Amino acid sequence: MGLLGDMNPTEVRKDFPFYDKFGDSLIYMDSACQTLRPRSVIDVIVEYYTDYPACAGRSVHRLATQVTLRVDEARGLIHDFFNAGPERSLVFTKNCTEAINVVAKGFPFKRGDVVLTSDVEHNSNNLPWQQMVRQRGIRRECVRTDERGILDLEDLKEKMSHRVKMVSLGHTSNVTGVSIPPREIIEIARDHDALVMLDGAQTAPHQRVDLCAMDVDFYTLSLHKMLGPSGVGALIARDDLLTNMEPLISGGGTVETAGHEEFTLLPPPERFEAGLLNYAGIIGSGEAVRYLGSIGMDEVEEHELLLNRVLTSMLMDIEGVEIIGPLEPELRPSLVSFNVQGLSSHDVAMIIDEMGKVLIRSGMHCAHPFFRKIGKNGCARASLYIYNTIPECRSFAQILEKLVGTFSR
Ligand code: ALA
Repeated sequence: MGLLGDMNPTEVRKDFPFYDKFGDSLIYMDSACQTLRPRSVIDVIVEYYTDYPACAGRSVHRLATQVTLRVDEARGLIHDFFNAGPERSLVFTKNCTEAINVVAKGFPFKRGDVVLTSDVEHNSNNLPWQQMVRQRGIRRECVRTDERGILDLEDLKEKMSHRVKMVSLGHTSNVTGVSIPPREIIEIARDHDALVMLDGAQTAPHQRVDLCAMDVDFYTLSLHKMLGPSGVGALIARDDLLTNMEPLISGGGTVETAGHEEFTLLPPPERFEAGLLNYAGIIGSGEAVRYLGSIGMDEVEEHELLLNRVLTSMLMDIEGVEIIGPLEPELRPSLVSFNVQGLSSHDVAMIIDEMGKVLIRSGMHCAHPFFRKIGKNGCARASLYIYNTIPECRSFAQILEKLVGTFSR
């Protein structure tokens, strides 16, 4: 069994109330959707509701002051966790999708500006751009990926021009698990004065992300995919860019002053955080990155790869199972997507739950264009995290083998 820093996964599981309740009876492998939460995250959420259930940045009484301090602390913890540096602000959103929409709809694009994405994007980095094509007359082009989902850098270079205003790419695909090389892409974009946004929803939970070293303009992520509470995301972006953007939602908490005819927005991040926020979620998110930091992201990455090597080699031995994306687990350490001959992915997910209480995701994974391109109707996906173990991977593969033997045609 692999070690997570000083911690053994068996020890890690003791921190997760999920395992107190279900023990080894459920195998949770849907962490790319949402992870389980450690007790310390749940505790600070309960603490918020019991000890200081007030709002931040408005009332000045003692409880509200406590919320303001805890929200600031959480913002600082997450900002530092990604080494965002003094030139970037962190805006809380409700998820990564909202963070991408804040940029797509708030950035001052002009008619004819080109935005480059790829053909393997999640719909959250697809639909907002299609809306901007309709509403603002921008142009959107897609960089090719190969059948394994690997981005064609030559195609990116060919598609770059002075009209490209922004390159917006998923840092890691939620279907294939493949990551793009951010530094190379940012250099190509910089050569053409284009900005870069990376959707880090499937990267930030799994590897060290250093935004200063990467020198990226906009980075988006979801905290519920990295041990945080449901419904918290973040946009981390350069202040000089944020300052020239319109907020997606306007209202209370975003202005310095407002009359009936005019208003003056506060600097980022406040100008993008209208209304009362999910304070319990934000404070819980701070605790989530503190917990991950205590384990270490290199250890997280190493652990997932160790598990995925076992899982992949066993899946490759099952006749009738086809892996979607690269065969090498090194290229997709956090997950394995697959299909079973003769069964729909939803059948696979339901049967594997019935037969072995293994919880995985199935379907189109909000990446319809990719499946259209490869001519498939979705896939099943097992995704891994710090609490998964090698025995679980073996059980999963054995149950899948039984499923294939019984139901595959
Ligand atoms: N995008 C999330 C997933 O891949 C919901 O499961």
